Amino acid sequence: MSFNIEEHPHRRYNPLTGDWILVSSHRAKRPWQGQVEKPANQERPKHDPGCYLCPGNERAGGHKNPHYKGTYVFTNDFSALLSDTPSGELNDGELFTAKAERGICKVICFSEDHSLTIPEMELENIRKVVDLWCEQFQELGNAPQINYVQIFENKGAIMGCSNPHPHGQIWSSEGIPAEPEKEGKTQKAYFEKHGRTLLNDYLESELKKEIRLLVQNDSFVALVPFWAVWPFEAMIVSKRPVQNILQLKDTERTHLADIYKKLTIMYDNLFKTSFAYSAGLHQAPTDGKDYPEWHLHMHFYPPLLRSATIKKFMVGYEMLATPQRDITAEQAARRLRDLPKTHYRKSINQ
Ligand code: H2U
Ligand code: ZN
Repeated sequence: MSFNIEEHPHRRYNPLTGDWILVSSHRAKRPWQGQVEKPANQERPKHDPGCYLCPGNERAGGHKNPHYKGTYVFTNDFSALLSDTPSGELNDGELFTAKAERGICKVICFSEDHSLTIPEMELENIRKVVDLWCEQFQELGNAPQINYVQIFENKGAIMGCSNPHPHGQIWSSEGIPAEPEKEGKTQKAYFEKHGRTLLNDYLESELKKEIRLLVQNDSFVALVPFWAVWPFEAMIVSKRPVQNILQLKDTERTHLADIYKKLTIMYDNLFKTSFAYSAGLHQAPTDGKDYPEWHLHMHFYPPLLRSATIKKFMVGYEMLATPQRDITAEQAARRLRDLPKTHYRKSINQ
């Protein structure tokens, strides 16, 4: 019997982080008598008087939102990082090291309409979200003490999202956070060796292989990465190697909005539910240096596994040893790719 990557347990290497994951596709058949999640409540009003992100409402911090239309950004009332933290360090021997960290945290509302999510928003309104990301990336990145800007979205209560109103967050910090730091090192090493970005070469191969592709437009590709950990993990990669979203041309911004919508429609259609995930952009640091090795991409980490109510747990072996997945990245890609391209609620509502 010879090794077959589709059938036999194996380890896969993630060249972006340098980590390994375990793939055990034969395990997807095991019975499940554990926790079952409640499907997300689908019907929501366009305005919820109790929502702290809706226009005109008062937030938990006591501030009142303006009667905004489209996107709206404000400084997080419960920011994890503050801009006026005094600088300082703790160096209590080799084993006790700490450093003060400054930063700015923002909340971004994607729409005034409480009932929407990205896959159900109009393309031109998602484009406004991309424009807001660009504005914020520029403004925060230009601040002298900000060296990294992390734009992200938590969607769905099972992903720790505190509110169903369509929104995301931006945490910007003095230090480079752990994940982008790891990815920066691997991309630099690859670029120094080959003179091309790691994701440029990865994308070129994936476009030929096709088995992990989900959807693409002229500027972006959405795929299930070879090294995906979460069952339906995906990545959006720019076809042109750019270091950050400010280098995108006008049409490319629209294409980013387009692929964001197309991928999240696939997600919602998979289990006919509002599909939860944590997603975010990875781009070059904003410390003023040049990062030709950095290649803009967006990660999607969704927790659902076999149905709208069965979640993948990263516990036990995953916590203590190595992350493990049951279905292969290729199986996940095939399932997502074969779904209808129209949002399932649109076909019901028409
Ligand atoms: P999440 O749903 O991803 O947790 O984001 C909501 C953020 O909104 C959260 O970080 C902030 C929380 O601190 N927030 C405010 O800034 N003001 C409020 O009135 C409520 C929530
Ligand atoms: Zn709301």
